[in-house]
Amino acid sequence: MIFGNSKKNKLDPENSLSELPENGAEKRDPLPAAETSGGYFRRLKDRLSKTRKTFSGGFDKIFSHKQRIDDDLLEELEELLITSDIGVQTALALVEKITASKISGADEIKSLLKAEILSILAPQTAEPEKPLTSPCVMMVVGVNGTGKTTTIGKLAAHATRSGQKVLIGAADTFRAAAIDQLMIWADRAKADIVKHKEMADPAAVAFDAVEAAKARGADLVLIDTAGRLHTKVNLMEELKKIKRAISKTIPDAPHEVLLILDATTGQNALSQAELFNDALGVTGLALTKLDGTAKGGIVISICNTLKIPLKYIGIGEQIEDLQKFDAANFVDALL
Ligand SMILES: Nc1nc2c(ncn2[C@@H]2O[C@H](COP(=O)(O)OP(=O)(O)O)[C@@H](O)[C@H]2O)c(=O)[nH]1
Ligand SMILES: [Mg+2]
Repeated sequence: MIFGNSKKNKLDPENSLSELPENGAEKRDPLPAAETSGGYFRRLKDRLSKTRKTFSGGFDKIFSHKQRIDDDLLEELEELLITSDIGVQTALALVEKITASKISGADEIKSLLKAEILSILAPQTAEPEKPLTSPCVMMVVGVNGTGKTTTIGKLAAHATRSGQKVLIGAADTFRAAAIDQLMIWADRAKADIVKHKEMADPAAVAFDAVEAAKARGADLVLIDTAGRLHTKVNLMEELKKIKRAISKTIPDAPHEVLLILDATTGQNALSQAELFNDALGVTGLALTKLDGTAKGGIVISICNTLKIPLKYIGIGEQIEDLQKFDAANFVDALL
């Protein structure tokens, strides 16, 4: 039985998954409670170790041979911030704040830097109340290889484990392998899947998936899409068509257009976001592969530049390697 896992499971406390409260709004979120448990934070810190090494390690190194702030030190700090992909403007602004503060101790500067970074990130974490709709439809978009299918698998697994009925629509029909990969994730996540044959019309798949979700009383629908190069206009046209097909079956759907960005592509992610947002109206971001880069400062760049909330971060290839983005935890893991 496909929806056989709708009962709550007892979960390992070390796991980043959490049990859901019974009430409504939270039920619509595939990754409901932002976990603050030790295991969750340890995992984040561990997976961000490459960035942490650059950031925190670089910071300590600068201060290890200097007791006082001077122009050289500020320059080194600026360089450190820029190389972590934080963005030139943001790096300059942060150094300016430090200069203006007239504080000089390494610990105080670190605290100030953390507070300033948090003030850039924090407004991004406030989420407006979502109206209750059933099913909630999430269309997942992004360039090839950014981690769309993997993120869908992780979201589906979290949601089914917390008691939601999940249905996945295989609207990336360009390669048979893409559908196979999604089937493996759906199976692992104990989610239902709606698929057509390879090369089928993706909009028709999306339409059928949402119709099936309505008929079966699913809570959450995740629509996978193709991600050939975003510079090709036809991909955007195709995605728009998928979006229209979804809203034909539920007028206010998709409730979320989630853009997946790959942290290892650096500043390139920003231009991808602009293109997808112009075409589709992106409502949320997921940043994957933060475990694979020393330039995790891209998170700060993204939050500062794009006015789209960063909702999830990917920190590995396993199911538990998707976390709800939490600005305070992130800053603590960084510095
Ligand atoms: N290290 C790491 N790898 C990831 C993460 N997310 C996805 N991947 C890998 O990135 C590759 C492409 O992912 P996939 O979901 O197929 O991308 P898609 O083309 O956008 O659907 C796969 O090998 C995934 O395992 C992540 O957060 N960390
Ligand atoms: Mg894919």
